[in-house]
Amino acid sequence: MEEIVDKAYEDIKTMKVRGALDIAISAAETLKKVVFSDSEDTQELLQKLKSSGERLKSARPTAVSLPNAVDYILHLAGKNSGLGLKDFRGKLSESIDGFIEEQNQALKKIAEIGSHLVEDRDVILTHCNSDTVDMLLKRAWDDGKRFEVFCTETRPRYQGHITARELSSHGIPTTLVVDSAVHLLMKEMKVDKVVVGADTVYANGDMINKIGTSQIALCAKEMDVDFIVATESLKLCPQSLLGSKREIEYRDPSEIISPDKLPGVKILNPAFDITNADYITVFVTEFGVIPPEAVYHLLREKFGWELKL
Ligand code: RI2
Repeated sequence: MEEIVDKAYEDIKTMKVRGALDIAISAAETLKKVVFSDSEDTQELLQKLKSSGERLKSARPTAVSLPNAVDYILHLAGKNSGLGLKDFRGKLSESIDGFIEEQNQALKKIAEIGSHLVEDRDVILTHCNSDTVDMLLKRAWDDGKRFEVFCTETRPRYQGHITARELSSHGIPTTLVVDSAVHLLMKEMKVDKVVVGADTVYANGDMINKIGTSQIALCAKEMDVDFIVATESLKLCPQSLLGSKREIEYRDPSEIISPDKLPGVKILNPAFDITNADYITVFVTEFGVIPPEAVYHLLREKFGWELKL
């Protein structure tokens, strides 16, 4: 059992599994495996689920989808802890499947809703790689909209290459640019919309996404370009209602350059940044298109269970 959890932890930490939704689903699948690990009784299994959940949560600190998925599953486990081992396993594994299915449905719904925001001849800019954004743009294309997309390469890990490959192989005219081209591009290419994903969304409508996102939002504001965030409600941060700290992951400097090549130079590798709510036009969620001011209400509705903890 430990090996399964260790492997999932490593895969998330090293970004073999990446993307805010995918790491949440990977944690859920791992906990489902733990549900069927050797245990004497429900209480013992519950303890294993708790320790495995804590370990998985610690793999990456920024995307709240990961702790949200784990906390939700542990919440369900706690609710069913009065059941005998067999029933507990049956009930919890079924609920985990339900949770994963719900996330897949949310993705589809966001694509369906977000497709309406895309117009013919749009020039769209995206950053990093978001499954949610990819799905939305592919859906818009399948709905007959004809537009083009610019993808930033997204240093240092180049997730923009994944996006460019995905969209281009779907037939969408796609251009790759360096991250620092954004300001120029908005003017010269007349970008109509920025569409990005999210890792964490706060009660006040601020959001965290891949490093570089907030600079793009600043440019978009200056150029009067819509800044659209596609996010499942799983990425809303319930703890932000209680004033939690915002933690930005700093990754190994060697992702940027081997430190031997620059002796004496400190290298910083922040993986995410925070975009202020004032710079966000709308969020596209599975519950509809909402302004940043409405995030608070969605959070309260969705995470009632969490706030009771
Ligand atoms: P989806 C990613 O983080 C990016 O910041 C991306 O925008 C976000 O997760 C959301 O991804 P990383 O794992 O859930 O590449 O929309 O560090 O796929």
